[in-house]
Amino acid sequence: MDPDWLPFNPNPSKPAFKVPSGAVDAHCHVFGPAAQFPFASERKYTPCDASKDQLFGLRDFLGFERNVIVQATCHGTDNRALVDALVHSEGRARGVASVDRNVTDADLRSMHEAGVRGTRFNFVRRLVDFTPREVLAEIASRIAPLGWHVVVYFEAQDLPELWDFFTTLPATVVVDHMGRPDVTKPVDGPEFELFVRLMREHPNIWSKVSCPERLSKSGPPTYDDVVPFAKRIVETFPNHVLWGTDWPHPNMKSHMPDDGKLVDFLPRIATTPELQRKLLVDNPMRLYWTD
Ligand code: 0GY
Repeated sequence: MDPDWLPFNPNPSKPAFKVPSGAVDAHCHVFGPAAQFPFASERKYTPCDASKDQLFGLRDFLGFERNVIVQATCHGTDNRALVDALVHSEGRARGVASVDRNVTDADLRSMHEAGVRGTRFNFVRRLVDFTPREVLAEIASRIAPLGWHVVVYFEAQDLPELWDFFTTLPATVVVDHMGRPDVTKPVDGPEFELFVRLMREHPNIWSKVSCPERLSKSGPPTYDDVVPFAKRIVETFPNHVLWGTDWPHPNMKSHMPDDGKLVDFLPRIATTPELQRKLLVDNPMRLYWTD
């Protein structure tokens, strides 16, 4: 498969917003290097190589202390690149893996020791083939004893069909990117209200308020149309939100964001120091660094 990536921005701007001390970039990836950690044969896209050292360099440049590295579909259920980054992070990175039903308890324990604290279920049709719900439910019950949570990625129009599955998962559930709302629709319209109701009725469901660059139609560098959606979730559920850069922004076809400008998006959605501390420090520490 030919590569189909845009290169990530090698020279992001220095953010004007200074993140609070101890801040966590709670959604980012490492890719390859492919020569060492090949991409999965079933992948739907091929990203650029994006190494752990480049990620840790960006972390320091933007002023963050820690990373949560999320397994992306292009590496399938081969979590070696992720685990390699975790074990070389000096305890400053935790991970979310993807596993299938053949994973052994010994594999799960060894990933846990490396710093994995969750598993990800991806429902975005352009990214993955269908996995039966009973297989996912079986995986969720296998990881529960480790205290792991489940990260779910889906698009807003699919929430009604996924509702019953999400609300019966026996763990904390973290939704990527607010369930990908259509931000051309009203922030208080039925589609986003359904997502707000999901979080309100199920306090074990958290949300990442990340990825304005993926959701925006108004575009960079300010992504104005995403602000009301993310701000609403941060203000309504201040103890159940996370944020991440999404570096190196796989699968972005329209433009490659400036990570410094993404950091400058933060004070527009978390408008007080208290909300900023919860979003960037307290919440991710509670979920990923309890030990
Ligand atoms: C993201 C978003 C995307 C990709 C993946 O696992 C993945 O491949 O999550 C996307 O294409 O929207 O969060 O990285």
